[in-house]
Amino acid sequence: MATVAQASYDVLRAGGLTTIFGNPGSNELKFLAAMPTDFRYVLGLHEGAVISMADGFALASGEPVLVNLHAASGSGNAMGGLTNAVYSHSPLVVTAGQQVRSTIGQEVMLANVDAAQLARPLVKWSSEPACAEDVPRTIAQAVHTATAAPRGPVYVSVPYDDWDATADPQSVHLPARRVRTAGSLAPEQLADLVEALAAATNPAIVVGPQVDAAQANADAVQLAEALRAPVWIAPSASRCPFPTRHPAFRGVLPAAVAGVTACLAGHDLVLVVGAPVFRYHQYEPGDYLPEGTRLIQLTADPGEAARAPVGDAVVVDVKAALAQLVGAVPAVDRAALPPLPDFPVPRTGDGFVHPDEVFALLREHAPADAIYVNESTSTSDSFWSQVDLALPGSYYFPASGGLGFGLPAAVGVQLARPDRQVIGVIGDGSANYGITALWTAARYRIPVVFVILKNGTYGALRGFADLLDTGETPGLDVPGIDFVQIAQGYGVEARAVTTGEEFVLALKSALDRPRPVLIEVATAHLQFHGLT
Ligand SMILES: Cc1ncc(C[n+]2csc(CCOP(=O)(O)OP(=O)(O)O)c2C)c(N)n1
Ligand SMILES: [Mg+2]
Repeated sequence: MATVAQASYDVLRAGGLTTIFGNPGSNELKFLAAMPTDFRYVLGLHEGAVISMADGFALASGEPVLVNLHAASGSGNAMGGLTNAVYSHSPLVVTAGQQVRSTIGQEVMLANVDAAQLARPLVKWSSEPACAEDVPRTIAQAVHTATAAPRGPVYVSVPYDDWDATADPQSVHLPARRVRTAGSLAPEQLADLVEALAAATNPAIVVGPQVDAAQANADAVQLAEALRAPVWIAPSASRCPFPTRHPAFRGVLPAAVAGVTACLAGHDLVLVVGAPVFRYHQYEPGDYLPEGTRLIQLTADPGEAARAPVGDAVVVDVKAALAQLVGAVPAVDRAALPPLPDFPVPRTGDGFVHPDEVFALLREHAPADAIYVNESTSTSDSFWSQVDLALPGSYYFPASGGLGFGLPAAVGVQLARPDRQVIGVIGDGSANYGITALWTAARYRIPVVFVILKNGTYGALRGFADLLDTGETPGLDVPGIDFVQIAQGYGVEARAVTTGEEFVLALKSALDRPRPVLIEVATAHLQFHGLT
């Protein structure tokens, strides 16, 4: 007879969850000891790094991923990273070890009291099975819930005495079950949309992370070309859903009401695909849309549709909807969009490398299909002005603005995509929240190139202090951190550079190495554009 652990691993294998990101404790040992040899365990040294590595892996592979944390303590450490997974619709199946069932009520050491409640309201669904026999089915439910549209993280707590119990013989049905989602536009919905698009004199398209997640980037290009419409990326971009050198590309919308309204001025119809309306950040109240502009949102997430303050919405699979629209919109007699102007000339520094120059040099010297994981908060404008991102899955940024994603997520993305070079562009403030992932990169030889932009400050917060007129504010500078020594301490090769020439040499040598390398670049303090 199979044990609960064996039956659960059969469910996980069938769902493709054979990589486990974790940090163990006594409650998890029974589960881990039963791990079959076709599974791999990736150890992270802090749960904030564990969850973000898993998030990066799930986003880049498009598959659900298992996370194994230690009780409430480990879950708590992962909670900040979980906020990003929620908004990136990352299908993480987060499991936490629980104390022996009969002792939880006594609140013995490392009991996860009211465990299912702990991860709410962040996760889509949370559970502690009512008995050992129900553990494999609960894990199957967790996988199907995480991957059903809209995708998102789930949480399951399992008492550790459950794993050795005998599985319910009926558990054998679980691995073969498939749960699929269907959802394209109904004929009348398609007809309404086509009519609205055909009637518009100057439509615009706004694309969001769901387009990249569904690998519908080429469909979005086709629709833009058919409509001859300009395309923006929705505010607070966590992915890059549109090729940045396509003539239709207009950039990332600013994360403030007034800025969005200014960009969309003159468009009588705005079609938003695969994004919330909108993820604002800076509070600048005003009209949500220009006078006379109609907005229609297509999203796979009913929550995104329902909570938007303006516009109509259709809840639908965005790839299916885009393909349907491409096939149905009539030809328009508008002029084709002219090619984009050349990249702006990068600003340069004296005794440091300006971020413009870092991004321009990365564009010139890194592989064209490199994947960027970005957590450098004051340099966003600079980044988008210099990069050439053409392929799906080329860009990841923390989806809820919670720092500590970037450095570990770069490790997870590289693990999921060994065929493409991952470059983590991480600020000197942000790097500290997930720094222990350097050890995992070294330990498993995951060859990320980490580029630390060292400006000695929380640049984005300096910008916000100006915006909010808070004057001189305590706690905004982070001088004196030596990332070369920190990286070396974790087993990662590292060097510091202060000129563009040194950066190119360091980058070329890093790209040749089969191991992770960290390059600390002294950068200027740029103007604000980022997070609080
Ligand atoms: C977990 C978490 N803590 C704090 C913040 C607030 N915060 C937003 S941007 C930022 C500064 C990041 O600095 P750095 O990585 O050096 O980038 P820079 O702004 O200098 O480009 C901070 C602390 C946050 N977003 N998330
Ligand atoms: Mg900084």
